Amino acid sequence: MKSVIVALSVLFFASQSLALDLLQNAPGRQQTSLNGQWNAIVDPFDVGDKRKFQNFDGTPPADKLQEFNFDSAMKLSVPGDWNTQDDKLFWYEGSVWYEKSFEHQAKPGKEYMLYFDAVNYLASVYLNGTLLGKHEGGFTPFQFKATDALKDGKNVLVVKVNNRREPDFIPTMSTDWWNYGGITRPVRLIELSPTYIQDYSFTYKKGGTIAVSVTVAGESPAKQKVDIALPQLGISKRLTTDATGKASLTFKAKPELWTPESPTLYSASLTLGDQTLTDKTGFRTIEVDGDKMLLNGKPVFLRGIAIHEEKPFSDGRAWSEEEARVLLGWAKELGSNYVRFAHYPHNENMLRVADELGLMVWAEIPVYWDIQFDNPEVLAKAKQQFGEMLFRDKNRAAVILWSIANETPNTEVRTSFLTELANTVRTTDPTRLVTAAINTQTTTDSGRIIDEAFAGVVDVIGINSYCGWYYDKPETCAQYKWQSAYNKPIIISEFGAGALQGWEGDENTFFSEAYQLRVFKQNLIMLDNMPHLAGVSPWLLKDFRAARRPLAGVQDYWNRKGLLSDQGIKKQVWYLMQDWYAKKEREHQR
Ligand code: GCB
Repeated sequence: MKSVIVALSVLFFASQSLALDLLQNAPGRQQTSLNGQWNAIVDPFDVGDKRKFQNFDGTPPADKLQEFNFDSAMKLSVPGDWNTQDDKLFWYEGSVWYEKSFEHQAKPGKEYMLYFDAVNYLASVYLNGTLLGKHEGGFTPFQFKATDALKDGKNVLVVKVNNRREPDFIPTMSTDWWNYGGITRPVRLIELSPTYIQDYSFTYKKGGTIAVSVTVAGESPAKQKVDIALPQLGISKRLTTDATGKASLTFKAKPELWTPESPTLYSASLTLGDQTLTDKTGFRTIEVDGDKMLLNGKPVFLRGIAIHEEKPFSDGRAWSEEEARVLLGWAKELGSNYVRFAHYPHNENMLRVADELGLMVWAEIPVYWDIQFDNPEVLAKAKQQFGEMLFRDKNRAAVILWSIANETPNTEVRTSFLTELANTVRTTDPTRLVTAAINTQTTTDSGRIIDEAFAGVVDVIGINSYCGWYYDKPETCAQYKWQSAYNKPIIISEFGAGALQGWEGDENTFFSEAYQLRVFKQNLIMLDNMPHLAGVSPWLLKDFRAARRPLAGVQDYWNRKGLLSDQGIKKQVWYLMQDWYAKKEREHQR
């Protein structure tokens, strides 16, 4: 019986959000923010469901034993991980119940949607004691209709969050990043008209056409008139939805194309009756020709940096626009035109700021190391997480690469899982390229040969290579002879070495800045000689929290492979990389 219940609950979680009835452009909607201080009860033994924490209404009865009270409980900031808000929660993995009460006055004829930008990892959402729904997956948005459960006056919102790792989760038991729990991104109460624009997309096609599509949802989605305007292009068009609420149109246009050097964004508006949604979007094409990546038809070399979504000057999950500006400002300062958002979908600000700054994005889902590739429910979850990421980010010109995996084992079951995932990604979004970070190669005396079957599945091959750190002497890296069985672009999606910023030590001492510099120097020689190379993203911008890195006095639970320290201080290797990128840029301009 137990296994049936478990299976059902997994399906329940998966099916809850598979429908993807998300709202496009949540930040641009009419809304009330539910960010701020929330009350929180830590519940390591999961007593909350039985004791009905979800029914809390702010008035613990005097005559009945009630062993919890949100009003007197600890406070946590939302958005925010719980680990860095209270020392006692630093290592915590389990349930925390969040509660917030808010005043609401329904406007006549309006609908309300509760929208969460992300909660890690499981969320159960209760409004005034009613379960609105559940969601699984720590880095993507989800929403529930709240109209019926909302009251005029005081409302009590309770969210049970659980970040305990499980074998059939994505990611699964082991990751080299911190398992930050909590309501890590904004919470919004979005106001909608009974019939509303749910989704839209703008796509630029080679040869000078723009395709627009719109989905209207709600009370009467059919035969609705939606006016689309791109004022800088002098374009205004009227679309009429079909019986399912969908409409699309393709027209000729000559926009200035989005490039890292000139990241032109166009204002777009969509109007349905008295509702107008505005956004900014760029137009570009990305494709592969042999071993070249072509941006707007021209070969491009990706000068990148890998980034974890952590705060710029400390540990903790980043979520705000200011943080995105600091992190991506550093990428620009380094000379990057590309960023790898490792290893999960980053918050929407990161994507929007990348669009604005002209940074091409590798966006990734956390299919990381050895997940349950033989479990069809896990495949469904991977598709769901990809679907939610794509839905949110499809209008970001910056995104050129969808990464479906990082360092997965070279087995048949994994290859068939990832082949199916790649096919789903391609069918859903034919306008971008599919990639993955791969770390299995055949090693022979004559070199390292990229020949595994999965490399044949992706459009662009990502290779993680830790020559000079986990294996081989740094000087060996410069001698590496790479070969590929595939005539495809290769991105060195990771290479690197750990260093504690400011730590004394010569170039033979692990974790000294000098050793890190030595590893980078040798790897750059390797890269200069690498066939098919279309880009690099060294590992990584900044030191980040990692439970797998215990070396006391050096790591102290930080992965030290940053070009910047955990406080954002530049290590020596920063300047080496900056010079190499300046050289690459000059070569490219020639
Ligand atoms: C990798 C992983 C990355 C790790 C890194 C490391 O290959 O993709 O998540 O953090 O190596 O530092 O070992």
